[in-house]
Amino acid sequence: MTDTEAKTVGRLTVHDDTLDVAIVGGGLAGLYAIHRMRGLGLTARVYEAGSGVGGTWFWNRYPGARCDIESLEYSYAFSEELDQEWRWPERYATQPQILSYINHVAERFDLLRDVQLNTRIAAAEFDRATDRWTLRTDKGAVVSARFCIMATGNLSTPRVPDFKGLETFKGNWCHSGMWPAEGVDFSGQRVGIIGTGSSGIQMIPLIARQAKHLHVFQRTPNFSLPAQNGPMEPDREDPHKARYPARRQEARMSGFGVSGYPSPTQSALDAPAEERRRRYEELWQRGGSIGFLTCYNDFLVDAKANETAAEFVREKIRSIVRDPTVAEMLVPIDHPIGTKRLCLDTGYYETYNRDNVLLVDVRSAPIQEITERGVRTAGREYELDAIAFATGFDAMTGALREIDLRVKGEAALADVWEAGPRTYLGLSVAGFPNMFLVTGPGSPGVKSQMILSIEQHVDWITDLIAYACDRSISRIEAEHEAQDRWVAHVNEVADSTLYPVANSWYVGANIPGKPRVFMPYVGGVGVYRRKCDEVAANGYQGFILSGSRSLKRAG
Ligand code: N01
Repeated sequence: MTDTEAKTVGRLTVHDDTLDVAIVGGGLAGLYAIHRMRGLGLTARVYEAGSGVGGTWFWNRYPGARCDIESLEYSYAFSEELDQEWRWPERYATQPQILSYINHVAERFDLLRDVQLNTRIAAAEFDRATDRWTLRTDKGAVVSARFCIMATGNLSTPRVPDFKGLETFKGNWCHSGMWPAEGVDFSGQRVGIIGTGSSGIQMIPLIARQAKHLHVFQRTPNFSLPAQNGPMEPDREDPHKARYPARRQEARMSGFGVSGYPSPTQSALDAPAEERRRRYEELWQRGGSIGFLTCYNDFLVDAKANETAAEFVREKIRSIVRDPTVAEMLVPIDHPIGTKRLCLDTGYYETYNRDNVLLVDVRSAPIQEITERGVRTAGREYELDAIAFATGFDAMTGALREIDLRVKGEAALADVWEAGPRTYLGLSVAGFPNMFLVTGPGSPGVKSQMILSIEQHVDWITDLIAYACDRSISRIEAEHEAQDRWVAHVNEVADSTLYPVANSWYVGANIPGKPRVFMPYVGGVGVYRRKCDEVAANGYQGFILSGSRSLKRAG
């Protein structure tokens, strides 16, 4: 039972909660965490800043928002019944379809009664005298919990660049990651979109069709592959569902957390040029990004091998875009293909053949300011009625650094991570006891099918909390040495690949001043899972388990 006491702060009635587990964030991770904590017989509550659950899929409501992993893979795997009953209407689900799925899961498993919406956690402090966290909400409420699960997401801190003059702009503006719930009607408008990452590439074709005129402000061209989306056909769905448990298991032990893509054994450089071309063409026609990423074993580790695929995609861009000057502007040349998140699109490059679309290179002539009339670059002023920022996020660390997270009397996490995040397994931070991260930096989270990683992390955390409860352990803390070894391993694996070469959000390159550290673990989800299981099997090697203020599990 949650011990809840109401009090009045100013004109607001707030509640002080005493819980076993406080969960920060009501997206896919936070919801699954409630389900598992309840299963242990513990009291748990999610604190969610939004007015609804869904996290990423609640906020990213821009036109064209859609998952780039196939729907049959991008879903929870914990319930075979749910897997079998849920019908995905398209090969790649749209944002509204995914949000409706998340709400269905929340209702079906009765999760909402333990979700407190419209509540942002502003601070959290651990007291070594009591082995408890005290969390403070933006409404002034106080929550006491033995454990804290940070399900705060990796792409949940939208970032509008610090453009001079934005406040003077007379038109409307919005960011992909905090899109107005009621939508935006661009009909008859002169629209500017800044940013050509996954979000920009998804919204550009749709907004181009609605707007009177669209200016795309591109700093860096990105590789994008066709999704080849379409309605979910029975010949895709039926065989998949017939083997769902086996496919889920295959995904768990794979590289990217998606089934159907066995680890490649051949080098791109060993394949004859004609055969390689045929392979890339087949993958292009099939649609999706994982096929490319797993087609040859040196795709992401050897620059020459990578270049064979990069050049194939560049030729495709040149063949689609009619104006050769525009085509060359769209051709990515500054990073190996796949080292930034590979985008998936529907009609992206074709959009530049429209008369009402103009591509503006803001690398050679950077945006100097936003004026009351539009965007001014080094060369000219573009008059606009609306601006859509698809400029990304303070990824992976932004949401955690925004919370004043600390052990009483010690440095805040934001300061501890000043030179970049350091974690043990991406699940725990040395010096921050009883706090767990879901898909944190140092884990394969963002380089995987996120829901699969979320389930693996939450399951692992659940087992650890159960282990502690059963042994009257009240404090779980990663050892600094174990963390150092893990960080070194994460770096060593990253440095053996081409990933760190790219100026991606994986290295924080999109945030001026952010330390350049490659944050995800790219050893693959199967390898990582084995490592986590080994740590557990060895009595949670690398963790100091102490204290004796036991938690009683009900049931
Ligand atoms: O953000 P991004 P995103 N002036 O950081 C540009 C996931 N996601 O929201 O490359 C001008 O990738 C910036 O330029 P540059 C997915 O994991 C998934 O698109 O830094 N331009 C870049 O073009 C994805 O990777 C899905 O030179 C500026 C863009 O803004 C991640 O979210 C859909 C600028 C930002 O691209 C983030 O994607 C959407 C400036 N000052 C998102 N500052 C799917 O599942 C930044 N830019 C399909």
